[in-house]
Amino acid sequence: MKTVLITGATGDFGKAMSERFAKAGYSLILHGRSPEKLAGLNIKVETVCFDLNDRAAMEAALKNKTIDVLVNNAGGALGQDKAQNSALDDWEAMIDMNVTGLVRMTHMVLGGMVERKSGHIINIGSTAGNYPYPGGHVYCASKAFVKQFSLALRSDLQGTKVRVTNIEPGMVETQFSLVRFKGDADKAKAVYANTNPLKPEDVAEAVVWAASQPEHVNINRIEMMPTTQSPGALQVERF
Ligand code: 8X3
Repeated sequence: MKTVLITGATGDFGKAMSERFAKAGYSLILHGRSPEKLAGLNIKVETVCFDLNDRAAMEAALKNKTIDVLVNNAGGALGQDKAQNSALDDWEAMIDMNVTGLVRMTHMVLGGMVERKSGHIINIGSTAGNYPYPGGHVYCASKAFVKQFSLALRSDLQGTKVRVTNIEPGMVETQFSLVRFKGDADKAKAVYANTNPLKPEDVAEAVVWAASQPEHVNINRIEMMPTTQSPGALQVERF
């Protein structure tokens, strides 16, 4: 039985992926930052609790684990003000979550995967890594990093049989906007109002599909959006 480790598993994506991977017969290790949230998960599996910023805690929790599939799901956005009006703390926190945490987790499992000549790293990127938008600044940049890191890993992992996939969802109705807008429920609700966004289950389906391909198939990237979302025009300043 293959073991999948999902980071940030107490969020909406994490929960949907856990259920979908369990249904596909995987053994689960679910990571979260909050012991209470991990304890509240409606699924009986192994859990690991640490802050992705705490390297020693991460190493202690994972050192004896054999991970077949790592889903780097933890991350998020903070704020959507213009760059010049944004808080530096929010920028640094996004880099910590979306970039530093992800590369640390990847580094931790990579050696074992290469040694075993087997493994799959699935990163949760975003359409924000492909299409910039106003107020996206560091969030967009962090997801562009995730995309390019995923592709560059593939280059280095040539000949090792270790696979890498970047999943790039657009609008998905989750707690993402509530976190981005720091608990402003009206602002968060407005993002998903009068449209038909993706659901966490849609993303989970893509992740598990990518993980379930035969060994000789590597899905490099999956970019997905709701049918009701599409790229917009570039801005033009007029005088
Ligand atoms: C979330 C998608 O468009 O809100 O990663 O940045 S978006």
